[in-house]
Amino acid sequence: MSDNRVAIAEEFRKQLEGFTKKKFHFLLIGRTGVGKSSTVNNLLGKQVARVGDYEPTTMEIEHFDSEIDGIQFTVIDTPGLCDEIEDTNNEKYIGKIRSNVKKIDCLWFVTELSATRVTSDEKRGIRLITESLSPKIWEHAIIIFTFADKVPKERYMEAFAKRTELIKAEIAKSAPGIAADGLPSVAVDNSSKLTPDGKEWLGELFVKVFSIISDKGAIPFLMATASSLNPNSSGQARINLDETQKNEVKKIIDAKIIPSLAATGVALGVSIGAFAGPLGSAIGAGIGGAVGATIGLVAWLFG
Ligand SMILES: Nc1nc2c(ncn2[C@@H]2O[C@H](COP(=O)(O)OP(=O)(O)OP(=O)(O)O)[C@@H](O)[C@H]2O)c(=O)[nH]1
Ligand SMILES: [Mg+2]
Repeated sequence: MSDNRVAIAEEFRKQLEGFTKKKFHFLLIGRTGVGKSSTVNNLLGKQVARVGDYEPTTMEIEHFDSEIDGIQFTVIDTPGLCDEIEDTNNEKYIGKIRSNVKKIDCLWFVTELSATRVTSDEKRGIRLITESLSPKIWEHAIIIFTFADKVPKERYMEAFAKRTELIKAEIAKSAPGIAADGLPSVAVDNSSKLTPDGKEWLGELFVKVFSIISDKGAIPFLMATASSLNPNSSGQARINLDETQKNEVKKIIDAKIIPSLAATGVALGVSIGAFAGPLGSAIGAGIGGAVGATIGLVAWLFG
């Protein structure tokens, strides 16, 4: 193995290590029982948030702090925000969100694919989030449709397109300055690996979140998911990416990750080619942890 490769991997390692102290933050909104916790747990491969039948009685904010391979993150849940509950004090809740929700790298709006309309509770939730944070919060938002299994196969594509349009229209109403049209949306089924179109949804969810997450959150998020994305010796990963998704991830790394790393030291962009491929993956495996997994992942993607 050429010394040059080792030197570049070493430089990459140093730069990534600087990011192991950074965190990422998700904010989840959506009606109770739509599968917010299940979806976040499935994406991260860990029981971050409690799953089950639970009826909120007041509007709350819950913080779940966790870590993967030493990378810390926080998932903030908003029980009651999109639910019809007795004690509805919008002003009080806006204050709660403002004082408890500081940094958000990605906002998840979660709703069932099988629903036919945007409920008044959801509309209120969208309005409250916009008012308490800022319309700009939607620049880092993703629309997630759960319960894809409840839609008949032949109606799946149509339902996905239609529901996406309706939610985007509602967000555009609440945050007029935001290009809601460009928001990513994805359909998931937390009871299966596949959506009714026969595709694995986890890779798509990963790519969409990675595409919209803030630049600051992107590196810690990639580092926390790297070990789930790296294929094993039989080419399988917990989160499988097809060729199109791989190319998308590479593009996002070029746009969001490389510039941030380059800003911390040596311009890495031109160097990745030098250790991409199996040798780079081997170097990553040797280093271990989130840093090694990320080096291995980049080597595999660009190899
Ligand atoms: N069939 C099916 N079941 C799902 C899906 N997503 C979640 N569930 C089930 O729906 C129930 C509620 O899921 P949660 O993930 O707890 O939903 P939540 O939105 O976090 O609910 P709260 O935290 O109570 O507001 C659980 O029993 C899940 O197993 C899905 O896509 N398909
Ligand atoms: Mg939950």
